Amino acid sequence: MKPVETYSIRQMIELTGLSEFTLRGWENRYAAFEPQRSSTGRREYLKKDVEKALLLRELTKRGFKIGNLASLKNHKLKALFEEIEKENLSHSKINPSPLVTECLELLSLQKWSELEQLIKSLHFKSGIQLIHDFFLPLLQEHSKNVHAGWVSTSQEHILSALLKEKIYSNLTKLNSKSKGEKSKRSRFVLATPEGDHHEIGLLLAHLMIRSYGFESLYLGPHTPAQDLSETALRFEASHVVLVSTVSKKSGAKLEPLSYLSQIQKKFGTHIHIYWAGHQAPLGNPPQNSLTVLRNFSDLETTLKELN
Ligand code: B12
Repeated sequence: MKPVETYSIRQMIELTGLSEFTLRGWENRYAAFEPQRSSTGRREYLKKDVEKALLLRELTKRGFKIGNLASLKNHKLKALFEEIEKENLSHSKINPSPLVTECLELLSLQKWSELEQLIKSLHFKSGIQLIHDFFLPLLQEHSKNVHAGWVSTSQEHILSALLKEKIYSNLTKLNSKSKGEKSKRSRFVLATPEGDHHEIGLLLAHLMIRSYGFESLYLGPHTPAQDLSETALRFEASHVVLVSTVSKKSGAKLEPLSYLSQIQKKFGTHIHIYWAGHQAPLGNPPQNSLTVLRNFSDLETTLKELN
């Protein structure tokens, strides 16, 4: 009988173009492959593992989560891939800009000082343009890589830190300009619920609101409901922007809806709440003092209307 052909981890890397970090992560965390061991303890992958890694590579690149794919057999993955390809042929694909591609390449190669220099050197006409042309497309692509399991926790943290630094430096430029009359009419307080540490969306909202000339007080992430309510009332806020990204299961102290109802109890209908982020509901709730913002274009439209 012909011996079964096996592949080492090195050969898997060569044949799939995936890094050792990714392959090992898919194996250890998601049990995507279960290689046999040789007599010397070396992992031995089979042809079906190479095929599976290639299918996983293509599907995760297209936004599927590794956690949902890893347990599927090759024929299921193949059928899914063919279905998507068919659909893709009918839609034109939008590739990320060269700038976004370069940033994400530097991130994946862990070239930290080059990445820092690149982000620091970026100049856009306005904060609004920086948000639309750099932050949002970058974060969209980055999120796909996170879902795919391609990004380590330290890579995520470093990118977040560099992005925050960039937002702060743009805020500093704005702060030096005098605030106009608008700040008297609409005053915003921004926070994420207690236990929710995702603050990039919140900071971008802060930059956008200030760029439109409104007064905005940044309470930041991980804010208890009581503190948000008291501060908003003391600041005489007209609007609160609440960005809620994680559920209670993933770290928030309360379910987002319970948090919302706690602050609403204090505000009554005096303060209008804009609710955004992954945990905000899909439809708009039937309440006059609450609006769900799906994206930053929604926020911009709102700010233009307040102008
Ligand atoms: C960066 C990041 C982190 C960073 C946060 C750094 C920081 N200081 O902000 C770090 C590494 C700390 C982190 C930690 C965790 N994270 Co995280 N993280 C992300 C990531 C990659 C990007 C989030 C982000 O900032 N996006 C920027 C915003 C602008 O883009 P967006 O999230 O796509 O939002 C869209 C809309 O919701 C809307 N939007 C969002 N914010 C706002 C704000 C306004 C005003 C408006 C108008 C619109 C808007 O606009 C965007 C589209 O245009 C997402 C991946 C993702 N999003 O798919 C995961 C993600 C949010 N994280 C997730 C998880 C689970 C975690 C952890 C539990 C991981 C862990 N096991 O430790 C912890 C939880 C920490 C906590 N208790 O909060 C999950 C959340 C799942 C869930 N719904 O519960 C995600 C979705 C990743 C996943 N696995 O699927 N994370």
